[in-house]
Amino acid sequence: MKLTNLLSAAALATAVALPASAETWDMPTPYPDATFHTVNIAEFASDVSEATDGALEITVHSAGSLFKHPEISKAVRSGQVPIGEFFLSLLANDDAVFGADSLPFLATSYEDAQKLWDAQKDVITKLLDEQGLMPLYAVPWPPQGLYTTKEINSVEDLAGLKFRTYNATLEEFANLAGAAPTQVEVPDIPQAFSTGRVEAMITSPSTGANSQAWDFLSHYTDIQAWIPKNIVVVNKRSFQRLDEETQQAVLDAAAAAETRGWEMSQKETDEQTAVLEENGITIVEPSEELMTGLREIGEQMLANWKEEAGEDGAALLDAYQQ
Ligand code: PCA
Repeated sequence: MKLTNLLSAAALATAVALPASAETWDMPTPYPDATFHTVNIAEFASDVSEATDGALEITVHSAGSLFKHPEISKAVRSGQVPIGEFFLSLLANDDAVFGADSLPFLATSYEDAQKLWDAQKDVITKLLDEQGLMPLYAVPWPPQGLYTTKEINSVEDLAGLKFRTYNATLEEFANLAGAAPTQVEVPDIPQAFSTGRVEAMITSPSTGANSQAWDFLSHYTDIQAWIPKNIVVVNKRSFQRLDEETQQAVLDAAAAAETRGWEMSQKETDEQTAVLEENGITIVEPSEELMTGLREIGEQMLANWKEEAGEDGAALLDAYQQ
């Protein structure tokens, strides 16, 4: 028997003989507690705790309280924390391929969003692996709509608006629409609007309702432009240090969280749109002229993305369009 085998046999014997010592994982997440993604993560954490009899406890640090959103992926990569959640397409800064689910009008129904996720999984797993990360699960936001302080009938109506963005893709969109982009994290949305830093945004009914958009906006145009996802990842070494049973418990809880999260997201779409309406926001069906203009921007962005995303991007699109 090789020494390493002997050692792992010894480690196994100890693990079997002694009650597993409890481990706590700190988990930074970007969004507030009331966000359905965060609710889902709390349930994921409690599933892991239950399945492992408390051997692995996950402590959720929501709303960017432990690490700011742009730092979360790096914190997991470096092992500062073993697990974290972030907006998947933020990683487009590392590789454009990560941005596929934020491209306007590529996937606008949940069915297509599921197909897109299936097409993304392999390449995303490969790229994350190169960073020492492993994906656990991903959950989409409801379709993205347009929030403004006036009726918007064409892309020209967006010109010059101070536009809240959440990633590079949306920044590109705002620029192509002639608006003025400013990056603002979700917990800072109400303040950014009330102080006049921004005056329009594209996001889900969930984030609009959770941010009480009726305090500072009047119109929601239901353009259903894309269905972007959050992803939960683990540091590979942290994961490998868990015993096999605990690893399996994490994977099982993750699979359940993915299924539950997609269902929650679909339910949210109508429920939170209704909340917007009940609170006085005018829900607008987009005009043909607006949609035509937005689709042109989408085509331009897809062409740019294809160039940047190279072979991996082409393979992903192929898999999606099969
Ligand atoms: N809410 C998040 C990401 C997409 C969404 O619907 C945000 O606005 O930042």
